Amino acid sequence: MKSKRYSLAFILVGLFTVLGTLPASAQIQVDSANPTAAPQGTINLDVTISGNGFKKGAKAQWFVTGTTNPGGVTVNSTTFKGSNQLTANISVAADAVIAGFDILVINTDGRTGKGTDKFSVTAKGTPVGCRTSGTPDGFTLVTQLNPVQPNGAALITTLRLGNSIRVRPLDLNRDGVVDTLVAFVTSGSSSGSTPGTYVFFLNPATGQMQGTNPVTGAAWQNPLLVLSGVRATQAAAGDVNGDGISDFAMSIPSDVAYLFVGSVTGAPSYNPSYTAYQVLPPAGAPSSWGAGVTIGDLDGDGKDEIVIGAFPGKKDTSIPAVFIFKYTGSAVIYTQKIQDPTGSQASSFGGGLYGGGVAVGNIDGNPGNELVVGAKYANTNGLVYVFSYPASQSNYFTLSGPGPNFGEGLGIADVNVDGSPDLVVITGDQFSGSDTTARALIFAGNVHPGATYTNQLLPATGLAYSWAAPNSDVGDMLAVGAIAVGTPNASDGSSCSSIGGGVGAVHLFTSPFAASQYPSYVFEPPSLAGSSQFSFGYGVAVVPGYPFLLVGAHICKTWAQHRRRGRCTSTRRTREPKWLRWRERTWT
Ligand SMILES: [Ca+2]
Ligand SMILES: [Ca+2]
Ligand SMILES: [Ca+2]
Ligand SMILES: [Ca+2]
Repeated sequence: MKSKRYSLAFILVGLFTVLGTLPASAQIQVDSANPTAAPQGTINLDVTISGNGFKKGAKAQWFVTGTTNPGGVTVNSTTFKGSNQLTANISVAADAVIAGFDILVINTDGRTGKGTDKFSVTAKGTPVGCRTSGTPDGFTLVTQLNPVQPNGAALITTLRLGNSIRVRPLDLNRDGVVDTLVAFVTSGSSSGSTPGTYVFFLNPATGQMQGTNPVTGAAWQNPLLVLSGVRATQAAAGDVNGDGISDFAMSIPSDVAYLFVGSVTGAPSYNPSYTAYQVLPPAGAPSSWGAGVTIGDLDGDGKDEIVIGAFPGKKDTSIPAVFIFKYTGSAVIYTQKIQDPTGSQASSFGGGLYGGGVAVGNIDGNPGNELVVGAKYANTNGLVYVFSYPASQSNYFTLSGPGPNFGEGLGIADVNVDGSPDLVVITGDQFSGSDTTARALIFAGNVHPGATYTNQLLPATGLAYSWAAPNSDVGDMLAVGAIAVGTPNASDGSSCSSIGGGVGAVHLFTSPFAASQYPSYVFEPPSLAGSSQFSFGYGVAVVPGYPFLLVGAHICKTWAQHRRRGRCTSTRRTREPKWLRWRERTWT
């Protein structure tokens, strides 16, 4: 009995203490605001405040989160709608603080309630109700590589620059020191202006564009247009002639594939250039050419092969397959086909419409690289085929895993930094409403038949939509392994539904990885001002060995132009496709 009384008394004392510090605070609750954000310069916006305990005569106030600073938000009036709802009419000063805001509600009896961080003031030009979490702590935005010029036009006006990106270091004068980071960037819309394929040369220390050749200091072309007129949404990097200069490939499902072979002139100029070769389907190949693309050494001769996926089109009786090509020094020649071992005509073996389901690397620990191909099947989970070195049609084992699209995207890199390459498998229903199946699954090397995934990487809550459609990348950022997945059509909640194609996000996972975890970092656009479309994360790339993340975004038109003319289909008014790049700040 005694101890029970003591315990009860203690609770009562505790309760009084809390009430004494925050008088009457529990009486009013502020749950949410709608819209949740407004740009600088907004006048007379009605904001619905939902909560509990509101009374007639209640007044709302806005304060920069965690402060008593109104921050430039004026509440013109507060209208009582009921004990659960108020309408506040607010104006946001042109120079209001861009930040999260608390909403405080005060009843006439002096009782108050506060909703912490329930509203945001965004940059001028952002649609009302739309906000972005921007760049995560630990990273800073280095630069935008296709910036808006003083005349309001982008530097490069091809639509959708940054559809896919791969980056590799380059030692121009072969003295053992990396001089530049070569960023290969594809572009193009299904309609509109002429696409261009570019390489950008970036300073390995700062990530900034290099205005002059870093070896000679002479003027050079940067960015370099390496092909005009071809749209692509997939990219791969490798070295097809073993000269130490990275080469790139690109494709777009159901269309074309290209190889770009790099070379550098000798002393004294050290100028890089790229020669484009179209990779044509051999006779009898499935008609939807270019579903997947990768580059890797499949025969151990130090020169990478080019692998292209294809699936049959309408009235096409061929079987989905990957096709292996070699670069001879002057041409690209077809050498080998490996088709879906089940013979299914309907599988997406080698990459479906959103590509990416093919990779090359040594994941089984035995000498030589494996060819790894994902395949989605109707009414059953997908499979990942591992064709052991040297790749042949009959010598393979399969991996299985959860999700309807297991194998829709693949990557190979030593992401857990233990010295053995690991396989990363993208799975999930890319475009279903709930996206509860979206994952990136790590199969830690060495990968054996019957292996199960060792880590599952989950999308950030609410941002799973369009998971890895179409791009993800794996590699390392300095000393940590990294997996970056784009969700270009994702939006936080429904408040940004007016943004054509979604706001978009990039989910970055860095080692060490938990058995199951959410992203280490989530990137969203630095600003939502001035555009009707973002698709942030359509293209994404890590830079092996460097602390940079590159993100492609489809920025298009001004918001006013969007209202006048509809979505991003006009070529003339398109303003600023661009891509963005971050430098990790803390890992040095
Ligand atoms: Ca090369
Ligand atoms: Ca080879
Ligand atoms: Ca092997
Ligand atoms: Ca590993």
